[in-house]
Amino acid sequence: MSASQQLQAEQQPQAIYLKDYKVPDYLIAKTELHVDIYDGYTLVTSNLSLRENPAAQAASQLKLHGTDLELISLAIDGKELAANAYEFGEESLTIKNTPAQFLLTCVTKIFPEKNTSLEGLYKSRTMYCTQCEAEGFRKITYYLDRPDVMSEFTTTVVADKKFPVLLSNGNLVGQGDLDNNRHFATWHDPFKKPAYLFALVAGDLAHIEDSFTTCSQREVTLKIYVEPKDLDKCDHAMTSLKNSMRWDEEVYGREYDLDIFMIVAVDDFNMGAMENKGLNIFNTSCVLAKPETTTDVGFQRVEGVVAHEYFHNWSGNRVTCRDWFQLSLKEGFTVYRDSEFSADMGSHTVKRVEDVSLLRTLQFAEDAGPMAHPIRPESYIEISNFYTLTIYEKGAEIVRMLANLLGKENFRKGTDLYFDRHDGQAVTTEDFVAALADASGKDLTQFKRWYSQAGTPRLQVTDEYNEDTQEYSLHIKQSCPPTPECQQKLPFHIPVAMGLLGSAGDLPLYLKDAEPDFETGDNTHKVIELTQQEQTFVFTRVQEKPVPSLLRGFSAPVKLHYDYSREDLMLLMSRDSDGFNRWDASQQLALQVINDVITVYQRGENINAASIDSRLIEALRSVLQDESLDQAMVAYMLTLPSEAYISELADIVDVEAIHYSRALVRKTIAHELRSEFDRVYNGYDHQQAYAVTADAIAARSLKNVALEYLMLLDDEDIIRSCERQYLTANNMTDVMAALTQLVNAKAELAQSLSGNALAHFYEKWQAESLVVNQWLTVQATCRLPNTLARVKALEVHNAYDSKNPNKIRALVSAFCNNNAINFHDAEGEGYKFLADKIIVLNKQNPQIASRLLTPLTKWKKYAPARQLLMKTQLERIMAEPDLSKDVFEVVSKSLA
Ligand code: B3K
Ligand code: ZN
Repeated sequence: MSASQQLQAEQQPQAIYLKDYKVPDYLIAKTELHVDIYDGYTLVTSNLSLRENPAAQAASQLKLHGTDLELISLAIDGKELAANAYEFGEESLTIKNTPAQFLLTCVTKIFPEKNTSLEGLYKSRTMYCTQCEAEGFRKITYYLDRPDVMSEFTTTVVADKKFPVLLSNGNLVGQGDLDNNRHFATWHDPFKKPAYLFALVAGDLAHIEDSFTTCSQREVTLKIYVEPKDLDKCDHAMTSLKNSMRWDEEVYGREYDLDIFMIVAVDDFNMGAMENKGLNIFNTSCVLAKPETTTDVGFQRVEGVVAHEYFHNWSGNRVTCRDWFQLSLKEGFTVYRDSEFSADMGSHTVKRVEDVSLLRTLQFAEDAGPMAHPIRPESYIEISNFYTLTIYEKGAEIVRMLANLLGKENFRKGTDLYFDRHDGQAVTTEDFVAALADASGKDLTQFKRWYSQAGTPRLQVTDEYNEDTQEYSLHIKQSCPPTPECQQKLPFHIPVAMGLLGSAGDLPLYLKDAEPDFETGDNTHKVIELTQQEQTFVFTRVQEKPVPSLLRGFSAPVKLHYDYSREDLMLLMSRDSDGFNRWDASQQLALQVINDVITVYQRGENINAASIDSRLIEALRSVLQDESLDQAMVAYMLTLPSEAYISELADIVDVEAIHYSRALVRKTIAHELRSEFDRVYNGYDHQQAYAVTADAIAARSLKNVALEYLMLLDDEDIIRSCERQYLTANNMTDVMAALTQLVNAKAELAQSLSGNALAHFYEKWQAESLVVNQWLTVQATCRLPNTLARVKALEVHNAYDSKNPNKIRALVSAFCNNNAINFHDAEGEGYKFLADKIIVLNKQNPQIASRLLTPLTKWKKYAPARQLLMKTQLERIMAEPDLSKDVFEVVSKSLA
């Protein structure tokens, strides 16, 4: 290495390792904050009661975290410190010769109006708000900004009266007027918490109010604060909140603990929402909902996110993380909790299909890419990069497996023990698993490998049937591909839920050398536990050669390979007693058929309807005729595997082959099942009042899937019906479904109508930011040519705001992630466009910049020409001066 290279390497951001964890030198018993907000700047005075941590070695100096702070003054026990008593480091302040116990008073000046990172204290439209997780508190004042330092906070917020609402965590303990048209509010949070759960809001906000009586008969005030214009869109969030509170009492025995629970909606927010103690801050997109402006998916998202943040009050706040390597302790568990809640509010099978679709496309892709990491990572450069699908969604799958392995009763005993044992503590995933093991007596030693080994395990299953002995054997071999930090994996403990299907349905299961299991009532369902690299399970008294139904309910986050014939899949689709596997069989069958077409396409031959196996059509026809099926499941079974899922499964992604083959299969289905789709579409009562019940959502989704297929037929009558739906629908789900079809239809008539509809839509909804976002997305995801030019034009439209994360997600991210055929433009224009955005955002908002990088990180999955184009853009970003840690980490790992 040359000297200059060495210097460069030293200046590069450094990784932080789990193995280096040390307990903090000091603890902060109490934190008193005084936050004085002025136009253009804010003064923060903190009083910290510090004492040496008895569990640490005597330190005699105190190193505090701090980023972008202007230090005004620093005093110990009221005595101002001389400048040589402390030292600034990079993002830190070290005070020398500190006593064992003292009061530190620190005044800092910060500039929320200039804070475009949306981390720390910042201004969103008319209000001031905070986002501190993971390490944003250090942008407010010098502090021990780590989750294992838990403190009792008292916060006084002071501002001009043009900000009438002043909020912070806990209970309101004082308020009053001050000189110069200013006022204050003081909040006290009796629960010790880490700084990442701190929050503050000041603004001119309206609110709705309700109350909840807890299981021990305490009254809790519930308030949702929004900008006055949004007051009509809070009811669904309030209902969801009350349902969540009840559910957590009933299912986990968890009661809410403060007198008040508040939600504030802000429009500029890097993610969905934040679980600050007693004062959740939400992205408007995850709180506001009403039928005229919000789709069914939007309603469900509000319900899910409200529940998720509320559930964090126990899984995250009362029991928190020791360090950020433990992030999945709270996130995986809480996603599992919110997913079960949503399932209980709607349908378990439908929710499972939705969760698994997300996991199998995006999380599996992450686990196979350069950013792959175990759910408890060993190292990171920037923790913000680890709020991933792996930590959240795979983390939830690991908890789900634990819940299923233990069974309902033992799992509840385990979570009770976990909450009891660790209330008020900052703990590790080891502690979580230990509580479950202790309460249930189950040995989870091998299971813990799921926490430390990355990558998606693969199960290769073969079988044989012996007619003479009536024995059926399943051989299962597990393996796991190497990931950046681990080449060799030890076998996982994998629960495989299964059944065997005979010609007349489920067969009884007699596993050799094991007691029959009558838990499911009829002994037709079993969970076999894999613990070795290779295992064989023999079933006796099997009277005919069965078709195995494996991994029912997606019992483990793995890729299962079994050589199903198309007849097998058709049997599973129509007969499996497991609804999830019926859906999965439909996807496997469709995949096989799409892959046939892809093969023809790649041979350079013409693809046409003749390349399509009619068995898929017949299977889907039966699905459409099956009255016993939930309509939501019919809709999902009719929906072909997404391009993203097909790409994830491919070794090399052939963008065009996937796109055109899938499109051809869709069009053929539309032609062949036209009368069935007509029947569904025309049989739907378009005049009915809107409801957000599971049944109503299901009926709408099936009807709109029918419309989607019918619109592939380029039929004038259908195009007119679609326009009618757009113009007359009484809810946004149906409006957007129709608009999406008009925008994507090739027919000249549809194109001209879509032009009118888009203009009309904007005219009507321009004042509703969240609706405008949907308008941006429908255009950004248009699969027709020239979409990039349209996206670029929209960037300079009034509808767009390049600083608002929701707008960036609606336009740029939607184009790059959900429009493969246009983003992967053969000349690389899409890649260049994305890199341009990332370079700007790197300075403005590093978290958003880093998140946007995802599609480029997948470059190794493409053919050489595209690889080169993608890599060139990554290198271009890498060469930028002043790369944020966020962007540096993702780009450097992608290029490594
Ligand atoms: N805990 C927050 C996520 C914070 C992300 C910080 N970059 C939201 C949630 O998972 O509930
Ligand atoms: Zn969370």
